[in-house]
Amino acid sequence: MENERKKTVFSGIQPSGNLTVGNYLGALRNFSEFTDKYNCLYCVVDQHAITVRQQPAELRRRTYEVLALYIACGLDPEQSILYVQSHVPQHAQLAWVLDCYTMFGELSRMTQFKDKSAKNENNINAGLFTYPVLMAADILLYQTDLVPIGEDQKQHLELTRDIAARFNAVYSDTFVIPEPYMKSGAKIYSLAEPTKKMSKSDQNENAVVRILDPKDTIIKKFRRAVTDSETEVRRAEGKEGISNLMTIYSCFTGKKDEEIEAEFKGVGYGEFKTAVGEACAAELEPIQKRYNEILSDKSYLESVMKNNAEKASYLARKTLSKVYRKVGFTTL
Ligand code: ATP
Ligand code: LTN
Repeated sequence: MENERKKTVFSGIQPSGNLTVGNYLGALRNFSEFTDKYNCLYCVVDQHAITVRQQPAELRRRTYEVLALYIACGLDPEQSILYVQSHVPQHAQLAWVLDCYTMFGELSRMTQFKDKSAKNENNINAGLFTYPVLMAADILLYQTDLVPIGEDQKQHLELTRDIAARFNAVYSDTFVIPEPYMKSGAKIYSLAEPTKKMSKSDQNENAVVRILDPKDTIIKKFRRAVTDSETEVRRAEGKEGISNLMTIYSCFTGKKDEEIEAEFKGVGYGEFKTAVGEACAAELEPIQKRYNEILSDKSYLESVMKNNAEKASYLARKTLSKVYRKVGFTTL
């Protein structure tokens, strides 16, 4: 229909480390699917990143890097709003209001909070606890319909929906209730411990393949991936390592499990692992090339940041002023 509202897609990635194949397959690769039909906003969520201690110079550098990677992966900053969270103050402003509509018990149940608290025992700060509320603010600020994310973020999205519904129930319709968008391959596991998710902040370099790793490193890391004592390439319980490699191979080649099993029947794991590495490196190579070109032009990236922060802020102000009015703040 002509006058039907064009739907909105929002997602974010933290500049908290060098992005992995998990981030790529679970999130980034899917972002460009929506750009023709939806209003898309893709944010570099630097405010989320400081819930874990960051080196200031590194955080700044990585913020540019994630933005450059968005563009290298095919997102056009003229078509989609690619911007940095801290440049749009309405995220933090809405987060404060939503904090007051989120329950302590709800946040206590978040598995990411439990995992990250265990990993950062000496810095279990309040921001780590309220992290999902800032994420809800990111999403709800733009009346988002669809949120492409990896499976690990599903619980946060459910909480976002609950917060939005609660607010709407008290103050009448204010927020669109967003839906998650997840694909197969929405959870890629660590190559060293294939029951844990692959995480960009993992200290063990052999556990993660980075989007920007050179081809020989990619192949070497896949060849070192932990598997099992059998020799058969097949998806099964107890074969988490091989199952994970099959997921990755399937994402890069489009092949189904049966085809993969047939392709590597009787050849052993070594050949399979090399093939996974080759397929991964082949898709990443052109992205790496574009990335290096884009990253070398800092003033271009700064102009993208500035223009898009203005566009995002224009949209964000509308929702925030509606929320402020509804809760009873005075206006000047
Ligand atoms: P960190 O290690 O700093 O917590 P992360 O690797 O989990 O970071 P995020 O910035 O939190 O990455 O996530 C960005 C996006 O990538 C999210 O949509 C998330 O769901 C997705 N993602 C992260 N890790 C994976 C994974 N292993 N498999 C699939 N998707 C993932
Ligand atoms: N919490 C997410 C990153 C994130 C996000 C968002 C994703 C912050 N805000 C809004 C989707 C929509 C993470 O840790 N992966």
